[in-house]
Amino acid sequence: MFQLKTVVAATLAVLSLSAAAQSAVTVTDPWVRATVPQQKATGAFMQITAPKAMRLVEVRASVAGTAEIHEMSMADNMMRMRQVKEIALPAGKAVELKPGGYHVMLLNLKGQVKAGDKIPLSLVVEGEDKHREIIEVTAVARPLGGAAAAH
Ligand SMILES: [Cu+2]
Repeated sequence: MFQLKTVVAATLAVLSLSAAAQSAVTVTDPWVRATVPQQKATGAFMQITAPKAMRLVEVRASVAGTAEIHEMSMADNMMRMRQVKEIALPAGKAVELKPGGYHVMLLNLKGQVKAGDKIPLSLVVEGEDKHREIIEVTAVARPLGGAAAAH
């Protein structure tokens, strides 16, 4: 009986290890659009791949007073932006946050974001089991580009 318990404990340890490995969310190419002086808002973009069905529920950014999750879409021939509560991250499928689509909106910026600046972001993701994880990423600021810059 004692031996059986040991085996069970060892098996559980292996299971929880593999569960931890599976929960690694990958974030590739995170970047923030650089700003001009006095500009109070900008966008952050990246690709997020979750190993299992999850949701991006919150973003925190020390450079901004507030960070919101936004979606941009075409309605009546106008680009419109709205805040969304979350972004679904389907298992194993990269979800792209990009200009013109989903993005993280950084509001009430505490200073100018200059090209090359490294901007730390914390992404809060939640699994179907309601378990939350925080993923720390460093986004690099890219120069303003053309008319889309003002968002
Ligand atoms: Cu926005």
